[in-house]
Amino acid sequence: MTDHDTVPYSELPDYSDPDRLARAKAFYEAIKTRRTCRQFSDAPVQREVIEQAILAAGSAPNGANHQPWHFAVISSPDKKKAVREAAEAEEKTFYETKASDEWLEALAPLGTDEVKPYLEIAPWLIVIFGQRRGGPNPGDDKQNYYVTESVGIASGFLIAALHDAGLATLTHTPNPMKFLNEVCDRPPNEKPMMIVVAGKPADDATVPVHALSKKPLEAISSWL
Ligand code: IYR
Repeated sequence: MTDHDTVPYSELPDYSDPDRLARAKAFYEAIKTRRTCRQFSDAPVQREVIEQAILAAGSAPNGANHQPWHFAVISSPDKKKAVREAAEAEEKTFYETKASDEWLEALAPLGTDEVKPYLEIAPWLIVIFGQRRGGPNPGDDKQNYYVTESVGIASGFLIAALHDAGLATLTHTPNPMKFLNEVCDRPPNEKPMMIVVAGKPADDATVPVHALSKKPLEAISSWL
């Protein structure tokens, strides 16, 4: 096999124009119901659903197909407690001293603070690490490329897959989050990039009204 062997492009369904538009609309209708959740139920969610969502995330486009990511999946109460305690300590400094007034003002409509009980309540915490080095095959030690972009896209796939399975998610980015290397037993050259909290929403979960407003097409696109 040469470096650039190819196979035919996978067959995509040849939808009629009306079907294609109907599908595009249906996808939008489905994805726009996603809401960041900050009150989770402790109801269990089967591991296989999380596995499938991670497989979906792992299919994301990425730099040189090095797939520069690792998903550390936490469900043990001890580990969840460790994440919550460290995250709350970081967040306390953030809210009390580090965050600018402008930042706090931007967060006010969300009603967030340093108290993060959901990190212990939700059944799954998926910690996503970006790998600065790696390569296309397990055990490789090569330079990776576009790690931030790749992990960002994969995280989007993960969240979309979990949403499609009827699960609520929260993208949580404690700052700094180096403590996650230790909790998850990952090497120092891996950078924790976010925690995706996944599970069922609590019966009394709410979302801030602020989060409902999305920019219209004219505001987020230009057509040249
Ligand atoms: N990481 C903090 C603060 C926070 C920052 C942004 I930007 C948000 O969109 C939400 C929260 C926290 O989790 O509370």
